[in-house]
Amino acid sequence: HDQRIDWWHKAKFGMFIHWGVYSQAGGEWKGQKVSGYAEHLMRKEKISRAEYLELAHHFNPVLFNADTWVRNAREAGMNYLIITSKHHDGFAMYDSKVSDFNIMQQTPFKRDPMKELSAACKKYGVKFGFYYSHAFDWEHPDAPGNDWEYKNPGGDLNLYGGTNWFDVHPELLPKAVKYVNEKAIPQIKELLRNYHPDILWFDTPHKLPLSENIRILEAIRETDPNVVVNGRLARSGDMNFGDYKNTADRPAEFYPVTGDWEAIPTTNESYGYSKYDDSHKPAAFFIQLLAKAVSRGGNLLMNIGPRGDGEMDVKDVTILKGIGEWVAKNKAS
Ligand code: JFZ
Repeated sequence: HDQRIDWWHKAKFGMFIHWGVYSQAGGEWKGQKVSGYAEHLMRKEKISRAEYLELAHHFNPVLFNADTWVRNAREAGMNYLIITSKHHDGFAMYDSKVSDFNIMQQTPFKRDPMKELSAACKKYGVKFGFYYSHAFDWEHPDAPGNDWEYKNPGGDLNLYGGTNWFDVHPELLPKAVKYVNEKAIPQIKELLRNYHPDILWFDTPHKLPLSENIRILEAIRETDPNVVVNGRLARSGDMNFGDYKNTADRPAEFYPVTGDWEAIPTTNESYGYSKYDDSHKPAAFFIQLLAKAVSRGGNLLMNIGPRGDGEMDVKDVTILKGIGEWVAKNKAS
């Protein structure tokens, strides 16, 4: 394997964080519970760009403290941290000059939490990186995904040919290419140049044709040949163009794979914070998953969903503390 993945091999255990404007809603819209992944709020409720911005205008996580978050990860025995710089909602949680759909310009918070987390990770010796939704973007008028406001392909599987929309309707492809050129690639370059992350974590590659994903990968390698790239940027059948493979999401689907791999269980059933989801598993569950992953040659990237006010959910903190106690007790001296 490539040298650039060496630190990732040694790291074994990391923190995955889904945090964005959707965390403010916390799995609720207009007084009603939103089922499933709370971070899919915009798509599930068919929220327009303008209405989603209203939610952003109320996103003010004044209790956010990067030092506390990273210390919580460190004390749980975690060696890397990956956070949503932009999820499918298209909202940049960092100071982006490429798109004004970002935390600096649209929220009263006016701080760059990605900058603060990057600094805190450096302080605690934790490797740092970004989740970036490259293929699925509900805000951009040309991107795959938004079929309620823009009538774009890649969202509802009963529309535009479903998963293979670009094969069934090749005439729709130039719009997606425009989005990749105008937003995805420039924002990824912005993240690489301004934050120097150790790892980039991509998702839902099937929303774009492989050719577009490869083009994105080339732009990444050109900008920073050392950044680690996960297995959901570009893949086709058994072919994986990233540095390692990811398993399916749910702990129930946790299975061993050959080669370098990473599992991404979340503490409850949602990645983003949901005030309705109390299905958190105990610390012992994740300790067992960690042991199982490591003994099978994989990594465990455990997800938590911090609240819209900037604090970690106390249910997540309890799990982290429990894992930390076990890690401290069993550390080789
Ligand atoms: C995706 C996202 O849609 C979700 O919001 C979250 O970020 C998660 C980590 O990734 O959801 C997926 C992606 C892949 C599978 C399931 C859910 N899968 O391969 O089973």
